[in-house]
Amino acid sequence: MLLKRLSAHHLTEQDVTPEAVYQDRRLILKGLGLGAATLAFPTQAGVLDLFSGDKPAPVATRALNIHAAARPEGLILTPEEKATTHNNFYELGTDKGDPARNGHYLKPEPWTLKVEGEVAKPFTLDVWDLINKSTLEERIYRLRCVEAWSMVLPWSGIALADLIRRAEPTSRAKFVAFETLYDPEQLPGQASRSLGGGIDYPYVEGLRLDEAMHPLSFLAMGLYGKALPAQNGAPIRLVVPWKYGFKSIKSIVSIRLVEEMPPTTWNLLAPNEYGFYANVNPAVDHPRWSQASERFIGEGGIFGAKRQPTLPFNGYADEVASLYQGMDLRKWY
Ligand SMILES: Nc1nc2c(c(=O)[nH]1)N[C@H]1C(S)=C(S)[C@@H](COP(=O)(O)O)O[C@H]1N2
Ligand SMILES: [Mo]
Repeated sequence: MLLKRLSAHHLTEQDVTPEAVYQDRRLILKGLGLGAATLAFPTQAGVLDLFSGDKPAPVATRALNIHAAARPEGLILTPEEKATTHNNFYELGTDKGDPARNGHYLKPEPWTLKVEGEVAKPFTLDVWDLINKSTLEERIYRLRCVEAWSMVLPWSGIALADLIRRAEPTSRAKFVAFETLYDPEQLPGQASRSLGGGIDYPYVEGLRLDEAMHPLSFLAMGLYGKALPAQNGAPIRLVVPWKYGFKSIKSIVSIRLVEEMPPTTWNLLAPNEYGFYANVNPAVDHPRWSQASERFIGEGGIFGAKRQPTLPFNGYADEVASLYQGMDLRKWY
């Protein structure tokens, strides 16, 4: 795993079938009295059980005032303890369990978020003031990581467009640039190549202005009706459900309206593997693995979790495909 951390590449095949899964499979197969020869079967079946031992306790964060969403039919929520212990937040460590373990370093309160750049009315938002004074909207979204695993998560927050509109973008604003907090005391991976993967921090992301203004683009301050745990991007993070998970930047301190397409962290690291757009697309494979299907992280009994087809735009094509009319999505991956 150390090699992965020190390389410029996001992922290895090991991430697509995480080490933890192999470990668990070995234990489970041992328990069933099956030998190593049977390993080939669960690997292909996409069987997933991240927790063979004691389940971790749910994360204690405060309950929020939310307007709950109806539970959609046909979508199964990922269990809270999996959503909060299987994370990508490299500033808190590159292994899936690191962000939950190291989350105590991050102090999400107080927190200010700036909306600035090409706007008539830049402002600084007191995030906890917003959380405490609002009824947040709940949205149940699919999350598809570029590593070919997926979850279904109940976020609470506000539409990104609401915040951007308040700042009154000028006619020069064409893109939106986002930045994660830079503070190695709170995000120790920023000061340690071995913990943080050798990325140039702060983590940065971006959207075209019309993508940012789309009603599905969301700023989440809660998960499962409670304030975001550190590992999920406390206290405020972006959620763009039709794009690969790395676009959904965590623990943001700045939203800047800009004229030019802004740099984005994974594109800077490996431009041939991660584009600016990063729309979920089962027809365009990652150079090192297929994107046609994904492992859904659900209840995850040994025969429960399954590999399922990945949907164009992660299932949101009806809402967002028109944003990309006339674009060659192989070129603009
Ligand atoms: N600042 C920051 N934001 C980040 C990441 C990161 O490493 N640092 N990882 C991204 C990736 S790859 C994914 S899949 C999602 C995971 O969000 P979750 O842990 O809440 O499921 O966060 C994204 N946002
Ligand atoms: Mo991801």
